[in-house]
Amino acid sequence: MIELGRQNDGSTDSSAFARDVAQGLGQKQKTLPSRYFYDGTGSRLFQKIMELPEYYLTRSEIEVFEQNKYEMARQFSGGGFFHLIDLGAGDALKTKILLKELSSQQSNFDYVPVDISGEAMKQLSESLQQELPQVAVEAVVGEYFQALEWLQENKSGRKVLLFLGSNIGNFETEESIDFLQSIRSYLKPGDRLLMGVDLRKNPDTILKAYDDAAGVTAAFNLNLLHRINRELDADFNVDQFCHHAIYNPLEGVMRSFIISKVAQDVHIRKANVRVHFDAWEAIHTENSYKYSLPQVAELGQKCGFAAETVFYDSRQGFADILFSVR
Ligand code: AVJ
Repeated sequence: MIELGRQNDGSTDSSAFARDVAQGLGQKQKTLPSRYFYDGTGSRLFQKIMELPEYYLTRSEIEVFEQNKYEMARQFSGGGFFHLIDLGAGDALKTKILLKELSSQQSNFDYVPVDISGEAMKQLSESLQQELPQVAVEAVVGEYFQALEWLQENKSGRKVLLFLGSNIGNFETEESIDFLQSIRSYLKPGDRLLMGVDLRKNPDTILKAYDDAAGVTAAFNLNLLHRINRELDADFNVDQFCHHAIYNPLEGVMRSFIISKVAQDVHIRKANVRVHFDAWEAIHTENSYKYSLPQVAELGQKCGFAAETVFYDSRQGFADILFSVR
């Protein structure tokens, strides 16, 4: 396993976390970056989210893979050896469907899962060793851009990049363009990108997926405050905050917030800041954009990709789009 962005002494880069937290909570409209959800506890909570009856995204994408694995594997393999790179792999539940199919088609590839959670990558490496020992695996722990740079240096063959699970939805529109353009700059003609997006649908369905009855999503969101307490020696009283999620059908975006139920002050020692919250003041913690298919095709087009094949689930609520490099 390769761990990027570590200090020489082996500790994680908590100064970047401290800086981002201080910066986000120092703004007039407070924000915290959603990539910090995924510490050990956050990754476990996200696993539970994926099993919730309301969170349809994962099940829909699994269906896309189950129904189209033969065709996907066939399209990837034409062209000889390739690196299968999985950005934000997590537990790789969907990718494993593809790995099994690629193996049975005797495809020549290696698998490079990339994730911000070291714990998730350790578990994934172990489970792949058990379930698919014939597949060559090298897991990378780090943020997307660090990982892309590492890949540039270390994985120079043909690439098939996976960006699944509607992870693109976390980006604001301009950020997603920046992100896809920089991905494009690491790819060459013949390389591919398979991107999973959650499609626009009944707002009630979307809303419930981010505000589940059992409160798992609330716990996932609020874990960010627990994480700041743990890692940055802060004194958030988490009971004095609550989860709130709304869907904007004009923009097609789910936004999640942490809301302070009372006026209060919090001291974040390792970030060297004191933060005041008014009663009912919000911290914006996440965007989850929902796309229409023409939007996705246009986004790809703008960033140097051409949509080749669109794979759907049976309800056409989720799509995985296979792009080639233009
Ligand atoms: C992992 C970013 C795709 O936005 O649906 C789930 C994260 N947040 N419930 C999403 C998430 C709240 C998820 N992504």
